[in-house]
Amino acid sequence: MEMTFRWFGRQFDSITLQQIRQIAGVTGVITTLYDSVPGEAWAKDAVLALKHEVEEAGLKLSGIESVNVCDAIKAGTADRDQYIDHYIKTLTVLGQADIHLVCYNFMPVFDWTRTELARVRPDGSTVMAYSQKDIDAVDVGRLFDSIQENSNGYVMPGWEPERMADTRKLFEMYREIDEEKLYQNLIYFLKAVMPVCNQYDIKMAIHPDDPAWSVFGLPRIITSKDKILRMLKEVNDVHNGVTFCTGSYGSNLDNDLVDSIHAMKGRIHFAHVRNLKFNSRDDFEEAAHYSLDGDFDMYAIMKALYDSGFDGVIRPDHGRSIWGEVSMPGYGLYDRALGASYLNGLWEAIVKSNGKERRKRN
Ligand code: CS2
Ligand code: MN
Repeated sequence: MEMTFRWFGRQFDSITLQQIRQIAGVTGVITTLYDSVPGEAWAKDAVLALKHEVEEAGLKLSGIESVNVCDAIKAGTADRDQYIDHYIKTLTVLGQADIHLVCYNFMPVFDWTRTELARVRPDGSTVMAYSQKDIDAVDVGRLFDSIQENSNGYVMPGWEPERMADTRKLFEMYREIDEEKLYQNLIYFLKAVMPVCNQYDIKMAIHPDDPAWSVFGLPRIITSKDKILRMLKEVNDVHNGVTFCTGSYGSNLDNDLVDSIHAMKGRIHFAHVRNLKFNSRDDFEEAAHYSLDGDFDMYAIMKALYDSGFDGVIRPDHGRSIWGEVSMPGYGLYDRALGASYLNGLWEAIVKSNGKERRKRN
């Protein structure tokens, strides 16, 4: 298991690599070329410069989150092959830079969706939250504006202004796309990228849809165990794998996290482990990582990862905003550092209780 921390790059993040380096037990960084536009091929020097910067700080570049898939590929438009070629070029550059993990998602138009970026909890911390009632009442454009206004001046991943500039056009693109068509477009994309992934041993790790159901009438397909297993079977190559994001799968209380981890054994290449607190089935908030602060049993989740032989990259996910920190919502230093330490503690206890680790010192 390799504990990592998400970092958006020097120009975009409030946190420095030096700070990340001081979180005990965090050895790697998950990053991206945050200003790249979905659909373009990444330049080799930009990737090498990023890698160099991370390594200079004493950390490993453990994976990319995300190489975003553009809507032409997701919607399967006539020119999709050109964009798939660009994606293959990007993967080639990453492979040549010795980077072997790529997280991506296949959600139409939007990435994750939250209705509040700073819901106040009883202890005074603020968290991101989702309420279906609010989604049903809101106009998409208004939601985008409110996300922009409340993000402390940072660009939120998946809600980049250029991506949202023409939401109407994007919605139009998906008019004829139902779940099955979207699924077939994903399979088409995966089959096209598998050869380069095999050549460079790049593990593709699809991030689940968040929340794990359809929003704004758009199709969503990475939402449940059965749908994911279908995809893993149809492109049955170890390089076609998943990012197991507990907060995203777990947003749908019908998903059994422990059972899903076991079912996806061997294909989970990246884990995002965080906790949610439910006020009702369709109103939840992003609690602290600690089990008792939310509704997930974090010990059971970590144990399922361990028992299923998980040996991949892991990171804490969205954190609360605490101790007055101002950062991109969900991506501050303090609460995610607490999350990383807590997950490392659970893991150490699980490893030792299985008698697997030799004592380092008495
Ligand atoms: C989110 C996403 O839950 C998460 O990790 O922050 O933005 C995620 O990075 C993307 O969906 C992966 O492509
Ligand atoms: Mn996640």
